[in-house]
Amino acid sequence: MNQGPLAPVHGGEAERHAPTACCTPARSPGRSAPSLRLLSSPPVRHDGSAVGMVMVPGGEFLMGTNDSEGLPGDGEGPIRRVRLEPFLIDTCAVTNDAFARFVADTGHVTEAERFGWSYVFAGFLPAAVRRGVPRPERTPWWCGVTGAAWSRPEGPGSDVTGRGDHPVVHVSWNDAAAYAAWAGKRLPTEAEWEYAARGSLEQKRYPWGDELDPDSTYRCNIWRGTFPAKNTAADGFRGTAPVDAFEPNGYGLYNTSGNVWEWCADWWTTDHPAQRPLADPAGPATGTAKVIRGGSHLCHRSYCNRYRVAARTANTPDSTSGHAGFRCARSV
Ligand SMILES: [Cu+2]
Repeated sequence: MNQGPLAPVHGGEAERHAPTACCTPARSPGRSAPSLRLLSSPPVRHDGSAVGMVMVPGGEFLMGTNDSEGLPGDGEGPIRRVRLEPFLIDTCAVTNDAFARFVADTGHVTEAERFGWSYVFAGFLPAAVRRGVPRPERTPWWCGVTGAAWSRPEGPGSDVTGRGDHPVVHVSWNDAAAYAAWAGKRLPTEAEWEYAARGSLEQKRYPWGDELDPDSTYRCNIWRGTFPAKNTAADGFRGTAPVDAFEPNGYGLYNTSGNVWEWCADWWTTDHPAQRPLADPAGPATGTAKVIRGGSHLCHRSYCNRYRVAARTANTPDSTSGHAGFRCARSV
C-alpha cells in the first residue's frame, strides 16, 4: 500500500503490540478516569421499539483480512470463520440530538467534561487557539482543547447547532456504554460490528465493494486530498457528516466506513483465537484499550488507510476526540 511520508510513525517496534495512536490520540497515561455515574434503575429502552435498528441475520462470515494493506500491528488477520447469533444494530451512529436526550434524562457528565478537555483536530481551530495548546508528539494535528466536549466540539464558543443529526463525538467508551445502558442496548462486539458493516458481502475491501469511489460516486466521508495539510472535502464534508449521509450497505447500515470511529465492546487484542468457527467471540476478558472500528473523516490512504471494513485500532476507554462516536446493538 501507499503509506506515504507519514507512515513511519506507525512502524515503531514499541507500537507493534500496543494500540497505535494514529488518528486516535489517547489520554495521557496515569490520568485515571473518574468514577462514572451508572444508572441504578433497570435500563429502559427509550425509543420504545426497534426503530433505527436492523436485524442482522445470524450466520457465519469470514472476519478480518489477509491482505497487506493494513498497518503492521493492527491485527487485521488472519482471516477467521466466525459464527454469530442474530442481533439488532443501529443503522446509524448515535446523534447529537439523541445524546442530548440521554444527558437531559440522566444528567450524565461525559468524561471529556470531567477531565475538562478533549482532542480537537487542529484544522478546525482558529490559529490563535491552535497556538499554545498541547499536542501529542506523534499526532500533532490533535490539540488538547480545554472545554471541548460533545456539546462544544471545537471548544468554548462552538456548539452543535445544525449538527443535531451528526454523530456525537468527544464521547469515551465509558460514556458510550452508559448511553447504551440507558437506551436498553449495548455496544456491539467487534465481530458483530464487522459482520454488520460488511453488509452480507464477503471479503470486500469496503462495505459496498472493492472500489473506494465506484462509478465516481462518493460512498463515505474520509479525508480527500493530502493529509494532514489539505482536505478538499470532495465527498461533501470536512468534518462530520449527518449519520445517514451516503448510501447504506446491504444490511441498511450507514457510514460504517469513515465519518466517525465507533467504539466496540471488546478489549483490544491482536492475538486472535484459532479454533474455527468462533461462536459469538467477545474479545479478551481484560485489557487496557477498547476496539474502535470504521475510521473517520480524518482517515486517508496515505496515512492510516483504516476506513477499510477489516481495519481496526483501539483507544483507552477514557479517551475522547472529535472523530470518535459509536452505535449500539441489542441481543434478540
Ligand atoms: Cu485514520
